[in-house]
Amino acid sequence: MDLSVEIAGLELEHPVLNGSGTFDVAAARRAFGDALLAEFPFSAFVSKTITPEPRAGNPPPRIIETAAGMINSIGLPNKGLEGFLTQDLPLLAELPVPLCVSVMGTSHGEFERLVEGVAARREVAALELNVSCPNVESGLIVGEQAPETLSLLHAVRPITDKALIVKLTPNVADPASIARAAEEGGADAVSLINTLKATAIDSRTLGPWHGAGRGGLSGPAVHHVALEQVRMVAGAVSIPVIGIGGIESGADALSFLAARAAAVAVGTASFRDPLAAVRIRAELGAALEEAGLGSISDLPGRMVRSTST
Ligand code: RRO
Repeated sequence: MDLSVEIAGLELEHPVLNGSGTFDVAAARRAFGDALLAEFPFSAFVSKTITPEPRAGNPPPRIIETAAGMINSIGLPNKGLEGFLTQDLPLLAELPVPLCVSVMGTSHGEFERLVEGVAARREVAALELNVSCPNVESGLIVGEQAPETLSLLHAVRPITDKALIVKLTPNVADPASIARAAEEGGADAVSLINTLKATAIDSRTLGPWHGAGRGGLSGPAVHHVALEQVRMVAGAVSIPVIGIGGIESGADALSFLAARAAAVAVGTASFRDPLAAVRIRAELGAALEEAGLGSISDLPGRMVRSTST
């Protein structure tokens, strides 16, 4: 079964990527050794989002499991640009797949610094612009407004020819309008969805569960919300769309591809089973075969256009 796809100039062996921040390569290397590299679960690896300066992240608790997923409020803990380049990049560069580094700034200047620093590294194939993190009090959330998204792309697009993938927030009325702004600004692809704003209440204190007061919902609970948003966005732009949201099986992945996603990313499922994406890819191949299709481009569902309703 030919599962290969091409996204933003990247030739990928299959369409299953990871969602940013959902797979700890260092921990997986410790658990699985070099076997991890021999059958790496993803066809490209997206790093945890980094910021210009180091961040400690949010106070605990940071995660709660829900009936059909989880709510995270991690708060972007990371080593900052310099720490990432010197300490994390060498490990990620050993992976047998293209590397996409996810970046987030609170101003154009911060985004420019990140894109300059990251894109200059030959180990990096693509960059994800995280404009959608709902957990950090940054003042402006760029991805909530089309003009802000367009002006961010105008600021960073001239810096690099490497693929720029804009990670969209689902917490807007019209994600297609943000996707169109990203495309107009020169983005090579969009990915969605990031997490949905969510709250859990601690039954002992009757206050918020999370140290930061709220978080973002992911997992099967958001799958059909994500499918609808992907369907709308894929019908509105010509650039590739990466479908993310509660993928637990090959059938879930196939649903995104049928909704005209060019690729998918597995996130929450990897927390329970770090090799979930290996199984999901195998199931996807079997599902395509069962449907009598020889490759992903044969999928009739990819012709489905979204409607305005
Ligand atoms: O670090 C986080 O809390 C976080 C990020 Br940057 C993001 O993009 N999405 C999310 O659910 N959590």
